[in-house]
Parts: sequence; C-alpha cells; structure tokens
Amino acid sequence: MPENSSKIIELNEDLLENNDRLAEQNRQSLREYGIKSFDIVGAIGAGKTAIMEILVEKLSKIYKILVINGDVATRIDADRIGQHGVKTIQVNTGRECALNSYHISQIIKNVDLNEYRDGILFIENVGNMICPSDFILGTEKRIVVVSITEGEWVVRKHPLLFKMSDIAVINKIDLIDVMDVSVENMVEDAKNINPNLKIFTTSATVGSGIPELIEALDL
Ligand SMILES: Nc1nc2c(ncn2[C@@H]2O[C@H](COP(=O)(O)OP(=O)(O)OP(=O)(O)O)[C@@H](O)[C@H]2O)c(=O)[nH]1
Ligand SMILES: [Mg+2]
Repeated sequence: MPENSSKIIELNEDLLENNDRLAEQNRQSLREYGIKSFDIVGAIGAGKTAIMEILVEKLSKIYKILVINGDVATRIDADRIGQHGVKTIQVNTGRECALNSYHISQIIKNVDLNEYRDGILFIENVGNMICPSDFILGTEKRIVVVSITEGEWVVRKHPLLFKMSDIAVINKIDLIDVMDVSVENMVEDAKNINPNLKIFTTSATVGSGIPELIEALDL
C-alpha cells in the first residue's frame, strides 16, 4: 500500500475515534439534564421534517423541546419546525454530507440545557443514506426514515444505516396506490438487516402510524 494511502486510513480512523469520544460526552451531558435525545436520519425528501413537525406539535404540549436541523445550505427545515413554537438551531454543513458529534457538542456548550431539563432533543440530520452511518451523535435513539417513493429496494441498498438505527420509519404510505412497491418486502428487509429494529409505516400527510411511533420513543 502506498505510504499516502495508509496515512489517509489512519486519519479516517482518528476522525471516527474523535467523533465517538465526543458523542459519548454529548450523551453524558444530555443524560445529566434528563434530556431524551433522538437523531433522525434518512433519504432526501423522505419526510423527516414532516414527521418531526407532527412529533413537535404533539409533544411540545407536554415537554420542553429543542430541535437541531442539519442541512447543507438552507434554514427551511428549521423555519418549518420553528412554526410549531419550539426553539430550533440550524446547522449548515456546506460540503459535509452529515452532522457529526462536534456540531452537537458545540451547540450543547452554548445552550442552557437546564431550560430543557427532562425534555427532548430532536436532531434532523442532512438527507443522506450513506454519510450519517459513520458519525454517531450521542443520542439515545436513532430513527431512520425512508419512504415508499424511493422504491422497494431502498432499505436493502442501505444496510448500514438500518443496522445503526433503533427505529425505522417507512413513510408516505398514503401513496401506496400509485407506487408499485411492496411495503411488506421493505419491512421484511429492515427486519433481516436488524432484528432489533422497531419498524413503523407512516403517513405524515394523514398522520397514520405517528401515535405508534411516539409510543416507541419511550418518553
Ligand atoms: N404524500 C406524502 N407526502 C409527504 C409525506 N411526508 C412528507 N411528504 C412530502 O414530501 C416532501 C419532503 O418532505 P420533507 O419533510 O421536507 O422531507 P425531508 O426528509 O425532511 O427532506 P430533506 O430534509 O430535504 O432531506 C414534502 O413535499 C412533504 O410534504 C407523506 O407521508 N405523504
Ligand atoms: Mg428535512
């Protein structure tokens, strides 16, 4: 192996090790304040923000909620969530295709976590099925969201993200009549990749499956 390649591999390993260490610190800090945390990963346009809008609308009546939205360039998602009356922080990642634990640690340092004591932190990652696999953020649970419009094979094609998640959501179920996909096969693929996954089929448009998803957050 050329010397440069081994240096690049070492650098990547360092990067991931640092990310894991910071993620653990994030986890500890959030636990200290009794904050339940969830990061939502998944395909571009699968409905991550739409689902979070419903969760925030329902849960903000009971809990203090902080939301971090990762996006390459805009603050559209943070503004959408902000309309539901909760505090949102937008992170623009520029050329980076996922949030990492450093982004979250910087926010945790600068926010008064006491304001969210015993509350909830939701983090929406950049829409991407590959990059977030490498970077844990230090949350209690990871939720992966895909939708039937990405095709029946979207689960099988991205096993890592499903392996690293606790909850899987298959969204846009209201479009089943116009999509030639088998939701049963998608669910089966997710189960085969990770037998511990809790799997939900939802429609953010009509709200189906959302009460079951909230139940699985174990708040
Ligand atoms: N029919 C239908 N449309 C949906 C559903 N969920 C979201 N959409 C639509 O899909 C589009 C994308 O939804 P978003 O919530 O922005 O998806 P996202 O995963 O947050 O997208 P990015 O943050 O850009 O990756 C929007 O036009 C939504 O209205 C659903 O359950 N059914
Ligand atoms: Mg979004």
